[in-house]
Amino acid sequence: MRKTTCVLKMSLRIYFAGSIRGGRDDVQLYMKIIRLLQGYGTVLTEHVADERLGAYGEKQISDEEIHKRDFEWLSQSDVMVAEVTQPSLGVGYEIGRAVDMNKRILCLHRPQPGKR
Ligand code: 6K6
Repeated sequence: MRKTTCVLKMSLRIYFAGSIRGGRDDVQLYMKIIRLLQGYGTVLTEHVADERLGAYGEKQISDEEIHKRDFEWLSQSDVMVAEVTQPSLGVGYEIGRAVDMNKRILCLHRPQPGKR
């Protein structure tokens, strides 16, 4: 008798949010987090951890195009993971939009002395 094994592997679409214009101090940490998240599915926003992307962001596309593209990715995503230690207006905005869309959201924060 042949035995069939069915392996169900969940593959999530993950929207990772991290500071760009808010400051790039944690960019290497973003890459480590993204590598871990890739074990659970596809990270739609891998560019957030691109070390070549400075605090001025991507120059070849307009702010409007960036917003449209990011919003589409957020709509398509199953979950959001946001690193919020480095304060960022954009990340705060994205979390607000994700709340509005009823997305599941994980915020990561490293406690620091003198900061809440
Ligand atoms: C263009 C010119 C100057 O800065 C830019 C922005 N470029 C961006 N490229 C891609 N994603 C962006 C950009 N700016 C913001 N975002 C999105 O907002 C990312 O998905 C990040 O999660 C978040 C970062 O917000 P800020 O306020 O720290 O930039």
